[in-house]
Amino acid sequence: MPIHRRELLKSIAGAGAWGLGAPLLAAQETATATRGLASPRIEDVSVIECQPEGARLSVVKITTDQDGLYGYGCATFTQRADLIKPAVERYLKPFLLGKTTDRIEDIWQSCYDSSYWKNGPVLNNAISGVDEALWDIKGRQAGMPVYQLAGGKCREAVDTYGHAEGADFPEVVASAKQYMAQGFRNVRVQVGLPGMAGYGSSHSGGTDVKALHNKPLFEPAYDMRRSLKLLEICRRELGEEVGLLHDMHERLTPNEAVQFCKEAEQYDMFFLEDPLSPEDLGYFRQIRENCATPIAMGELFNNPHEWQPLIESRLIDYIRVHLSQAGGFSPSRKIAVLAEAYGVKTAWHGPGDLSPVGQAANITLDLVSYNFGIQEYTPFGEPTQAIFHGCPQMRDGYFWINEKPGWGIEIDEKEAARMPYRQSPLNGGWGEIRLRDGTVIKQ
Ligand code: GCO
Ligand code: MG
Repeated sequence: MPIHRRELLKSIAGAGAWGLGAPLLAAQETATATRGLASPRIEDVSVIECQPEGARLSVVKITTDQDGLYGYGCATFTQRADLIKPAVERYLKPFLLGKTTDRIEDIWQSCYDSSYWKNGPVLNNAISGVDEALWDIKGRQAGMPVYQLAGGKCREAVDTYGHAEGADFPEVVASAKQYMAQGFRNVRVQVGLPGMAGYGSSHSGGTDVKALHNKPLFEPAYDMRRSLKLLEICRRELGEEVGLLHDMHERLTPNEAVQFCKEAEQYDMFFLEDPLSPEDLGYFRQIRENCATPIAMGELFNNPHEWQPLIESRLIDYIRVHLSQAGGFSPSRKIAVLAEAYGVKTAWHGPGDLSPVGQAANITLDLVSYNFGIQEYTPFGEPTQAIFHGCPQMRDGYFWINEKPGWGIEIDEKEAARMPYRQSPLNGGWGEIRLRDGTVIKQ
């Protein structure tokens, strides 16, 4: 006589009462128990907020019902940092309490769907915090770093680039040479614009350029000419071996961006980054049709409809998503696999507004992805290391992952509480930048 499925599950679980979803959970528990791994349940989900240096960092902590088993995930969105905690604690936490930590993909998909409207930066960061915390937990359970769970290393360590910058050309060259002396094989070069708010150089600014307003000022055509001059000088002064990168930060008009990429071809770049804004993706084809300068794009992407067409049409060379903005380690791993099939390499965003947990997730993907390209490097200062123990180590321009289980990072929550978000007029949000005539521009 056939056994009824419900009866079967009941006997597997040995449970008398049936709550909603209980049969499946019970069967799953038994399955993991037979593999010798107990199935932990989520007991708490919280957000650790801190500002050890310039950026407000948000990290999700998931604790389980198993003694000492917990995990951390990066959910940093510094310009809207206050919104992460409620997104996690008021919406995802009640949804997750009591669920098993075993099913990372299932949890990702159900969290993603639970807001109905999706793919925005706040909600994606909230999900990323949960997703990466679950990977951390799984690694800790297995006693392995996450890169082992994702298949193991394709390379020993991760090649990076440092940020060289200065007020004028000689300063940038000197800054690049300092990186090269430390062993870096690749440098990003950015020069200040006198009197203007350029991107990437702390030396930009000043007030001596006349404008019809008193806000920070920027003129794209000037930036374009000065940055091209910088590339010419850097290639000449720094030699033929160094990889040169430059972040255009979507500051130019689409036509200027095409011109810039075309002119830069002669300087043999490692890549040019963000020549266009996500609103102007349609112009990437024009860049491709005009030159072979390698293009990196994607730190502003939140939505699969932004990266999929660029990768599938082979319009970029490096996909440069910010992992937590795309929803964390799980979806970004799929982006890496998609990109590999189209010959596109990875260059995950690694700026200052990323927690060491987020950088560990980047480096993990760098290690396991055959199509790894390069990793952006921003140093972790002492205050950050006082909170985050076990940060990835930099040696000779290579990032080395911590070999401890999970992401290998422990957070000193007392230290974090000593460095809370600081008050500021815009609460971490960005101000505006305007053309001479007062038109606001993307920054
Ligand atoms: C980079 C980025 C950053 C961003 C920053 C925004 O390539 O490193 O462009 O510097 O501007 O992450 O918060
Ligand atoms: Mg950038």
